[in-house]
Amino acid sequence: MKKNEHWWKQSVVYQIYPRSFMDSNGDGIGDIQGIIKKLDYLKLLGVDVIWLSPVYDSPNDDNGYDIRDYQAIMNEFGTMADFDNMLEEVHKRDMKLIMDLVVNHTSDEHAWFVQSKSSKDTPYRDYYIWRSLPNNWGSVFSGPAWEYDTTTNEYYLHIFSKKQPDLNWENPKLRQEVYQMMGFWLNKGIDGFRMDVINFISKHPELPDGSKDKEQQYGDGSPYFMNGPRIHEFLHEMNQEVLSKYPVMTVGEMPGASPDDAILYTDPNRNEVNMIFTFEHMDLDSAPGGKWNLKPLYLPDLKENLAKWQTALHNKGWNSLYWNNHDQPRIVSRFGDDQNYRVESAKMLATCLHFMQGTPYIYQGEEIGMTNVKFDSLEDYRDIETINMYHERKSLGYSHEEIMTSIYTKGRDNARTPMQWDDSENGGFTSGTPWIKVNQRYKEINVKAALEDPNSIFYFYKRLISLRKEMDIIVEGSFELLLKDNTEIFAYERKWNDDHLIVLCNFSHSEVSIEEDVLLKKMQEYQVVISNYEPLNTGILRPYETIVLRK
Ligand code: TEU
Ligand code: CA
Repeated sequence: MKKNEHWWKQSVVYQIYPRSFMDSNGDGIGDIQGIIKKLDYLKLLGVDVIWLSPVYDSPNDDNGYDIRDYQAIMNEFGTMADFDNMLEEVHKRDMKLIMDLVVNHTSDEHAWFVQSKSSKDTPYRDYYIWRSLPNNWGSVFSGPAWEYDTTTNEYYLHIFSKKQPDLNWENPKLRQEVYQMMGFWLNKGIDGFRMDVINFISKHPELPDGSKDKEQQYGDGSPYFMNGPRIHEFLHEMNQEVLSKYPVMTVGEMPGASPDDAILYTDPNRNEVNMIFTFEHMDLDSAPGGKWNLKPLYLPDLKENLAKWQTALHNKGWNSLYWNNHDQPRIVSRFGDDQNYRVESAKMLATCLHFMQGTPYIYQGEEIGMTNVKFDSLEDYRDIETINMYHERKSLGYSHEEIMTSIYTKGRDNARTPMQWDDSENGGFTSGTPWIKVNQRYKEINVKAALEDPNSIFYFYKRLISLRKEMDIIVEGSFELLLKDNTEIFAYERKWNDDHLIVLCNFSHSEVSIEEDVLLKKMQEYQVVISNYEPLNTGILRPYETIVLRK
């Protein structure tokens, strides 16, 4: 595969959530020296890029997504010398590193905010969004999106926690400060950024009230802070002022972005970002009212949605491909079967994603089939979003059991339990007391066991990653959904020149048969590329069976 300026199109990215990846000094918190110890493991897996969740100085109200100093390393994670050492070790292994850029908001302990809240006359006042009266927006982390400050008798906006005040991107001075900070990291030699809720940075100038029905306490501000009027201008300015000067990749996290938005964000001729994280496929098991209101996935919805994104961006932009990250429950528990068919369904889900067009993202532990967790007590949970929701829903009369069911199913701590390295105490993550409890399935689900088992999910991921390098059709080919209305099978084909792939995924715990004659005929004629059972190729797919066939 040719290496070119669009190297990120052929790359597979591995996300590290540093707090939970590997603890090197026994304080129960993952750290940078711990990451360095595991770089050979990532090289063995075959990933090309590491996306490092925030390691900057932070009071950890939102586990590092509340930054107090963009150019200092969080003490618990180590020092700037550790960071430089890690970057050097990553590059030595011919891997790349992208950092998490969190510039929709800072921590309320950031020097800019400390100045901004001190007086209405400070030059930093307009680095943030202050109003004499709030609108009706609610925060993503429960409660109002405005906090009253007694020093200057005004309210500041915080879409997330009250310790995460939103930055005012209308202020050109603020924007220049952000670009300078980006340059500090790029001049160190990092290879790009994942940009946190970057489509929130342009807000509707009047900040109008959001719609709400009578029983809702707060309005939905998202139409006024997502994909706002100047978002493309800001992203293009960032590109021209900083990013275009370096051979880097960028991925914008964009809740609420549609395929049409994504075409504008990722069209290479517009010089904004290379790709975006969308959320549509991650909301298909949410009932009205948001993620905590549960509904089962209806497979045709998932097929239709992913097909829509594949065809919309083909030859126009570029997709990211993900099931997991530090905000999402673990996919083998969510769309697979982590009890009876954990290995088969993890492999099937990986195949379904990795044969699509786009850059695949693997979240730590996904490659060994780590599962969701159920802590007995709320005290065992750490995530501000979860804890705030619990208390808010309790006060609204929800039962403990109902709320815990939502947490077990959709809570972000499902993804944040420590990486399971072996079957020793705490899964080999720490010799101390982990900051969050380890998932007790570490005894059977861990890296050591995976590396010793040639049929493990790990080696299956390793094969998927290498196939992307061997088969141009995966990176370049067109996408067409097959068996559109089938409620158990996700089937699609890829075409590129005279190369042709068929991908079949049984998303159910039952045997299903393929009745479609043309497809059956191709299945007989084509060669098996990869599968998670000994291929029978009889037109029957066993529970969670996946098979990829090539002409
Ligand atoms: O997440 C953006 C975001 O909207 C998430 O909060 C997500 O929608 C929600 O968590 C689903 O439950 C980014 C970061 O990935 C997240 O970890 C941060 O908490 C958030 O921004 C604020 O920085
Ligand atoms: Ca540590």
